[in-house]
This record gives sequence, structure tokens and C-alpha cells, in this order.
Amino acid sequence: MSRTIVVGAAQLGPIGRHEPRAAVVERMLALLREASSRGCELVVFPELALTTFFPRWYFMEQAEIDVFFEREMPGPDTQALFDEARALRIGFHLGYAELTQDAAGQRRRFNTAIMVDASGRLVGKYRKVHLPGHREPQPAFPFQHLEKRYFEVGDLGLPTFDAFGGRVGMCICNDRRWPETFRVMGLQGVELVALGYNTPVHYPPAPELDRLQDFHNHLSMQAGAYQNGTWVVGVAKAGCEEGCDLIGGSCIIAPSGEIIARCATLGDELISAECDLDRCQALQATLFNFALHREPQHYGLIVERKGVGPRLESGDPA
Ligand code: ING
Repeated sequence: MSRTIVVGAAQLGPIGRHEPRAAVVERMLALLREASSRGCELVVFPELALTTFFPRWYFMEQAEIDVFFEREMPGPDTQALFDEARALRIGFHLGYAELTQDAAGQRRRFNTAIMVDASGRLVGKYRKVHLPGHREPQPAFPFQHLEKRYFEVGDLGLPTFDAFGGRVGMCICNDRRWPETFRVMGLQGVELVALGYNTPVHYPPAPELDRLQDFHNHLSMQAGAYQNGTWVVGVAKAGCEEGCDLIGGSCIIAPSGEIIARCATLGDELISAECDLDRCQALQATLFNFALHREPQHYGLIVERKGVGPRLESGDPA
């Protein structure tokens, strides 16, 4: 009996700065119903899917920033999504800005994603570890990327969860560019990674890379899939959002690294595919049988160093 899940990637087009969450949820419900008509069991929504990508602006007041955060999940505007998904018996992944309080009553802010199963049970939560961009506003840039200012580094690690008949994991946007992200989940035997992204076409620190954004997007996710023998479902918030062009390219990638479905527009668009989790074994049991082939005694620098340091002396006295 194959462990096949029908998975939907629900790409969202632009969300306006003042677009009410209820309107965005209506767009998401339409994609959810389309997914149900295709027999989807899991639907992946983008990063920060409920609002515009607000880190593109510099806000002085915390109150202006906090309007983009969710204080509860589900909350008044998202309950309808949870209710419809449960009624349709579809699990989903949702990215959102999380405002929470820790045990000491301290306010904490994270770029968060959750996975909910077909019965409406919260399967797992992930908080974005790799925060790109800058902490201080860059006046010379046409737009900001202030995730380091608005979010804390995730404090939940890179866990995986047993759901949908297999082992699933999550990461968010910039996380996909760091091979450590997929490898830490790969070392847990992950079989499907769900991730959302908001990726501007223009990258002010290195505009020469702009023309390669779509290539780098798929390169990162395909490498993560192939090198860990896992399915990857990458879902964009796409299109020209408040004057900022965001890439699309949402796709479903097989453990072989092949893109088997991809969006063709920059708007709200659902793609779906049958993901046979048993296909992971063709890689995980052979080429990337970690227990057989990895040599961690040589990988120390990966954990010991944050940045580049002096070169290693060769062990060979020659
Ligand atoms: N966005 C971008 C990403 O990593 C970025 C940031 C854009 C990095 C372009 C490099 C080049 O896809 C988020 N939200 O992480």
C-alpha cells in the first residue's frame, strides 16, 4: 500500500497593505475548495500569507508593525479557514507573523508557519531561523527588507512531525537557501518539506543577481529535495505587491529533485500532484544513505564556525 498524498501548492498573488485579512482568507478558501475538488489532502500556503510583506517598509512605531501580526491562531479572521479545512478534511500549512508572550510575559515576535492535519489538529509549528535582510533601514534601497528588525530568530529548531502517513517538516523562505536547513530535517528522515516564500525580484545588495532569482529559487529547493531524498513543496506570495515585484515559481519537487508541477502565473493559483512518500527511499536508502556514507568527523567547521575563518591545515605532512 503506497503512502501517496495528494498535495496542493496554493500560490497567492499580491496582498495590498490595507487588504483585510477576511478578504485574503476568502481568496485562500477559494483555493482550498479548488484543492478539495482535486482530491488534495494537504494544501501549502505561502510565508506571511495573511498580509502584505510588511518588512519591505520601515515603521518607527511598534504599534504600526504589530497590526501585521496574529495574536492567536486561529483568530477571528482565520477561524473560517480552519473550519472549512476541517469540513473538507484537508490538512494545510500556513505562514503568518506570530505575536506571542513568553512565560515571563515578554512579547515575542516570529515569522511562523504551522501545519494542521485533516482533522484540524495542530501537527506542528516552526519559527523562521534564517532572517535575511538588515536590522537598520537602508535609505538608499528602493525598498527595505527588515526581517532582522521585526522578527526574532526562531527558537523551535528545525523539527519534523509524523503526519499525513509520513514524516513532514517546514522551513520558511530564506531558510531554503541554507543547506543546513534541509540536512537537519534530512537527518530526521523527513519525507516532505513545506515552505512558503516572499522573494523580491530585485535584491538591492547585489542587483546583478536579479536576473537569476527564479533560477536560485528552484536551485535551492531542488538541491534540498535531491540531497536529502525528500519531497519539497515551495509556495510563493507572488506578483507586484505594493510596487514590489515578487517572484512566483511555486512548485512541487520530487525526491529526485525534479519539478513535477509548477505555477504558470503570478496570481492566486493552485497546482497539485500525487506525492508518493515511498519514492524517498530510492535516494535515502542508497545514494544518500547518511548512516553509510556521511563522515561527520570531517564536518566540524559547519557547527563550530558562524562566519568564514582561517583555512584548515592539511593532515598530510607531505
Ligand atoms: N525573502 C528573500 C528570500 O530569501 C532574499 C530574501 C531575496 C534573499 C533575494 C536573497 C535574494 O527568498 C525572504 N522573505 O526570506
